[in-house]
Amino acid sequence: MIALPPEPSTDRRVVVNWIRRGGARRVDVTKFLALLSTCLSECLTLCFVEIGYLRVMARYFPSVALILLSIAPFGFTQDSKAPNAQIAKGADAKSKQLAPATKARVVKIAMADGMRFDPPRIEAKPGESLLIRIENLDASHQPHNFLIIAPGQVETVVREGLELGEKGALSGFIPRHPAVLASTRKVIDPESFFELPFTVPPESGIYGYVCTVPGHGLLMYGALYVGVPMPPLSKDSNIPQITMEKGLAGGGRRPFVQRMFLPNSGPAAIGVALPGAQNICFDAGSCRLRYAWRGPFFDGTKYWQGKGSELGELAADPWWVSSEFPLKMEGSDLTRVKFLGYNLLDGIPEFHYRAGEHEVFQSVVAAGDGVEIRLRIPTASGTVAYQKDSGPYKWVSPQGKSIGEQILVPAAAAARFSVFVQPAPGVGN
Ligand SMILES: [Cu+2]
Repeated sequence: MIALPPEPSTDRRVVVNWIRRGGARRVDVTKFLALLSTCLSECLTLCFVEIGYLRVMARYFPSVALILLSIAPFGFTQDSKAPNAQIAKGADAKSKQLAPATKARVVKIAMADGMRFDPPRIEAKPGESLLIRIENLDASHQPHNFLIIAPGQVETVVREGLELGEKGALSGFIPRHPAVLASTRKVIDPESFFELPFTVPPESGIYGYVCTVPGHGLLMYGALYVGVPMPPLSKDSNIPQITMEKGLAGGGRRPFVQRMFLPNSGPAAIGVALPGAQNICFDAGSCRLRYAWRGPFFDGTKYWQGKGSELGELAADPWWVSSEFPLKMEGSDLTRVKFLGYNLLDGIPEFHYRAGEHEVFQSVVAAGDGVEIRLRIPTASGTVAYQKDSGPYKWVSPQGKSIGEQILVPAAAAARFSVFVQPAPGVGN
């Protein structure tokens, strides 16, 4: 805590010099109001007792005006945030003095667990005034810093930060580099925040933000979109993949099941993120798999933001698309289907439905480049035919025989069998 200056009423020059040195900016507004009232009362007393009113005003007005001007830019605007400032132990009071006089848009960014910024990207207009409130909520209690970087320069700045070596600790691991447009100027301790005023440059582009604490920069960065449209989160290559996945349904967890409207499916679609980076869409309306895609899951942001009719956005195009209900059985009609629910087996859903007179249990697991479709038809009474989708796929069934466009599974083996589908060799990656 900075001490108050010497008794201000004894000599107005002390007060004025102290304010000029910036001392006034480091104490709270209550103390300032006390100081101000002392000065004003001194003025008034002199005014009536000592000399004539006009003479005193001529002599003291410049000092009073200077005091008022010193307080105006920070005191009254920041005072409303005083309770927060007390909660946050490490908030840098000095940052507040730089808050733009114009009304800045407040943007909140958290330093979150797993070395990431949340949100991983923000949008701003060219020339816009922002007040970026950066809060360290990392449950692993690590300090982080925050730098805003000119387009395309994040890696350079991260490298410069590493080259600071041991000296880096003195400057919060923040290198001096022309591409650093703004920074916290120090690390932000756990459970603390920092308010960074930032005027967005007039040039449109994708600016970066990054933490340059050694070892953090390769993972802990985000993108500031200025006058440039944001791509869907799941397809944004300007943010780390792990951070992007955190923003997707399931937050990167696998296995994970999510009911959602998905493209090219009926309204009863269920997305499943499988262990091993495969994802499937099961359509509970028609009781069949619709497609599979590799990599991150899907972005349900638009759906969750209240536009309930929006579709989830797949993070990648499907490598396999199924065109019809695939099961037929000798002597039975399986075309009428009814979804009965699903059970989770180690987190992976086993869908349960009725097809004609038979109950079918179906789950999918990742297998090599493709997936294994596991089927159980306990009451199978005739040869089961699984219709292969035409396309660049490779089909195999250990229990069945591939004949033409079908895999034939004898009734005795249909109580439990698997069909593997993979991209044909040379297709996909
Ligand atoms: Cu960090």
